[in-house]
Amino acid sequence: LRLEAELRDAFNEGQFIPYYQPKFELKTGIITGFEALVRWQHPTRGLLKPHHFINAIINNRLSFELFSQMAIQIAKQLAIWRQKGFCQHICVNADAAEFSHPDFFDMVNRLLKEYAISSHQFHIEVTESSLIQRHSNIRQKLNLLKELGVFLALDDFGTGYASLSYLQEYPFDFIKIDKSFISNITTDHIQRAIVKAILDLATALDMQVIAEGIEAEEQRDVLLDMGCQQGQGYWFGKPVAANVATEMLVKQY
Ligand code: G
Ligand code: G
Ligand code: NA
Ligand code: MN
Repeated sequence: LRLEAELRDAFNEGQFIPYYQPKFELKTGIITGFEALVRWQHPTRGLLKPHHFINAIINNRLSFELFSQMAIQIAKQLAIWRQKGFCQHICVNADAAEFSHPDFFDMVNRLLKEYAISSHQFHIEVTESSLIQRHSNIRQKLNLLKELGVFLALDDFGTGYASLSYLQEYPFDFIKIDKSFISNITTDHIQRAIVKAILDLATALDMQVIAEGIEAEEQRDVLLDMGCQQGQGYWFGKPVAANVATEMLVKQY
């Protein structure tokens, strides 16, 4: 009960903020965009990562509220960057419970208009595990977002029970290879074979691949050799506050 009250205060006082992890072109190190990852700026406990509070948010049916607050801050950030001449995209995480909210589509549509965001700069990333719950009308909602021009990424690819069927059922533009397939890629030929198969599949389906969890230059090199073009991970950059992300972009331009 105390946590529930704390969550309410957190929403009212804007304590949930996005951190931004860069995605980069493996060959050049150019930043292509950022994944937004929520942090709770807790008044007494400091900056909290999602595992401390995400279940409480879901259990209290505050998922859509979280998505709204993240999406607003992201839209504002995109508008600020546009004024500086930066055209990177930002990708926000959403689970199926957030999509199922009746106001989801209208809210996204309104935000894109209000902040004059070009829709290809606004990406939504959905985890495989959340698709399993088969909330009603997910396909229809994803198709509506596609009609707006929003890009969709399938997160944690390969870890779910039905990875391939999601590619068939839903209109994803990006596949994010889960970090568990990258961790031993320099030494493990089985991991390499799996990643190669995903890359071939993506090419055939006209989808782009982002490798997650790149922690070393050697992993980047192996992935680049295999034809992977984009990645994300601690080697290139950890999630950072908005002002630090802006500094990274300033250096690049
Ligand atoms: O850096 P990290 O600890 O931020 O993220 C942990 C997990 O929390 C990731 O699996 C990510 O998908 C999830 N996550 C991060 N931000 C959000 C968010 O805004 N909404 C939802 N639903 N999940 C998020
Ligand atoms: O589920 P999702 O892929 O959104 O989760 C992203 C999570 O992975 C976040 O917690 C983020 O901080 C973390 N992460 C990002 N890059 C790396 C990395 O290179 N190594 C590890 N171990 N975790 C990473
Ligand atoms: Na994610
Ligand atoms: Mn991810």
